[in-house]
Amino acid sequence: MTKWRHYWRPGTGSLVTTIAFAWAGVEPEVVRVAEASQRDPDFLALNPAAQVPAAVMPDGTILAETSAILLAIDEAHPGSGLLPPLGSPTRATALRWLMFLAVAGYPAILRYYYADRFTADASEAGLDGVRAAASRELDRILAIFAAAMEGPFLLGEKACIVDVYCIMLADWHAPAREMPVFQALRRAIMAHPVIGPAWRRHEESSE
Ligand SMILES: N[C@@H](CCC(=O)N[C@@H](CS)C(=O)NCC(=O)O)C(=O)O
Repeated sequence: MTKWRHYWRPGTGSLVTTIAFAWAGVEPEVVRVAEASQRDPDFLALNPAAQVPAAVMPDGTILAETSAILLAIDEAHPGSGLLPPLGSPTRATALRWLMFLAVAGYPAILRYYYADRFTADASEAGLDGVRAAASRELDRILAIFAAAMEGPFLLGEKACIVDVYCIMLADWHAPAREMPVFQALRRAIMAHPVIGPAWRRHEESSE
């Protein structure tokens, strides 16, 4: 059978998609995309937004957008535990917070790390202003998420892929890395028999 293909690069949103594949027991063909190659015509044909992660499904369907890839993996492998079962109230809650992180959290990270794209004032002061506002917004978004967590995971005793997404964003935002709530969630996630090893493999691949 044709395999999934996963376009990834360490230190990016492809951390959570890498973990999702491992969690679902899928071994995709992997294509490591150097940052400098993301604007090559071959990659742009796949994802015109020039961003990773991207994926090709076994039937040839091209995917981008981290949350869309996570949902497609979960739907192709129901019961893998990435998300609660289809139709359950806990799934609706998980989707609410997945989308919250995707539309409010990830974009604030991008404003912080690609500040020049979000201002016409490319002076250091202009860029610092964008970063300061993005950082404040990340504080706010992550605090809202933390307040929604049942603990130790978002949905209580059972981890879902949204927990991984959250810690990925928190790791990219220095003040959140120091917050006990996210340190506890990170510890709980890393103790998971599949997530912990997959996360460590991804980190090692950037060395
Ligand atoms: N909306 C996209 C954002 C993906 C994204 O921004 N990826 C970053 C790496 S974390 C990237 O490829 N950036 C390169 C660029 O934007 O030029 C998603 O949710 O997957």
